[in-house]
Amino acid sequence: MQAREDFLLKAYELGIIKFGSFTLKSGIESPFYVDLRPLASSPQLLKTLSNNLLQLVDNSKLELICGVPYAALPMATTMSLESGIPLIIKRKENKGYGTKRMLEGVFHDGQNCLLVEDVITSGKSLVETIDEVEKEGLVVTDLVVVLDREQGGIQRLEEKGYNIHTLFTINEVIDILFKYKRLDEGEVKKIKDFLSMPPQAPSRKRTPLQDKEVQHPVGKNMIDIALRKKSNLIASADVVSSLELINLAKGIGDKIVALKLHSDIITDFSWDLVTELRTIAREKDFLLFEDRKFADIGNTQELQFKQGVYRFADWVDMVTAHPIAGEKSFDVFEPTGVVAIVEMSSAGALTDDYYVSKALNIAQKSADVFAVVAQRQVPDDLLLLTPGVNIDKKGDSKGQQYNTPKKVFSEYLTDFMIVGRGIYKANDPVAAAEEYRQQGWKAYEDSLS
Ligand code: 5IU
Repeated sequence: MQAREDFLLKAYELGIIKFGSFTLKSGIESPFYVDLRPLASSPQLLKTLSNNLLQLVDNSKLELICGVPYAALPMATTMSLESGIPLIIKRKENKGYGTKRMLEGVFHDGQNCLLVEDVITSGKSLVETIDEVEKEGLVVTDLVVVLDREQGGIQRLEEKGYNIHTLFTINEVIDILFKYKRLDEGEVKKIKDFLSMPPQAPSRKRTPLQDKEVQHPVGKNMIDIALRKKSNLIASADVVSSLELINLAKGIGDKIVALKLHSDIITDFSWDLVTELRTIAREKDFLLFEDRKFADIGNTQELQFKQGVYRFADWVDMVTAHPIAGEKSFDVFEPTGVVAIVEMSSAGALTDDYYVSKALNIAQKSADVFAVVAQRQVPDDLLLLTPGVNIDKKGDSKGQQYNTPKKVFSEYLTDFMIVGRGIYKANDPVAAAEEYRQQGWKAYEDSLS
């Protein structure tokens, strides 16, 4: 007991826990802040801590040790040195080149790996980490954690069948610091009140379509059409002949907000087709959306957009483009609306968190971009379009991954869903489009409350 208290007081002097008012990543105001990284500044404390963590588990079955970056990395390294159990390193992000591994080091399938974490709160991020480690073929049975913030994390992991061993709980830390007069009664009360009733993160609510602050005329038009038709459906018409395309457009035109095209897959593309599509779009009140996915420097994109066989600039309302070539590459599409692709739906897409945040940044800065394609919630000043939606299927054999309309509207707060094969491959595409329109609009309305 004395040794634990002694350790904690020394760690406290290093500054691993601070009291005051701190805004956490979740947006919650917390009266204390824990950061175990300074521990590495005292080799002696780090060693003591690592040995204490090792004593929490039965070492005999462990074959590898892995720390969750960054605070736990020095702890895991020390535990490896002290125990002789090999260390592996987990990346925070896939480095994007060379090997695709998330784990570095020597290991093989089926080895038991102990995970080391500094602090557990809700346990959500630890579950994700376990997932990533297990995907690499390793077995996770045990986890050691220095501090439990007592916000449900332990239960979450135990429910999933993991053995989780913690050194301290936050209440115990507070009690020890109070006992040794590092905290006064008022501070303890504030912290204990916070711990017994942790405030909910400010939940991000959906802004109804009519209240969206979208400036671009094409974006405004999309919203108006959606409200007129009670539809948030964009049909992806990935058919390869003019006849099929025209029939589809005529059949489902009054149920959709936009018809998404890949003009380069139409075998008999012609200007007659364009003229006819324009007429149907006007009659049935939908937009023409070319999913060209431009991904070149501005000058080349401009040529691809305005010249060549398709001359998109002359007839489409909106186009997709990758932000990969930077913000200025978007300038060439005006006045056509640009939908920036920030995240793709297919398995193994390189659009990881880092890419998505940089891409969103570029999309927000460009006046020509009014919407993005993504598989997650995005800032409110952009419309969110989500493909990979299917009521019956989970995916295809070529990497596509599907969600239900309910999931994209309630979880990602998507504004418009994009449906391809769910409609054009259906026995009755018109009935399927109506089914998707109804499900999509209901899911949107449900997500407003
Ligand atoms: N599409 C995706 N995922 C993406 C992007 C575009 O599926 O991340 I960016 C396109 C591809 C296809 C349509 O044209 O959306 C989806 O068709 P299916 O519903 O048939 O899978």
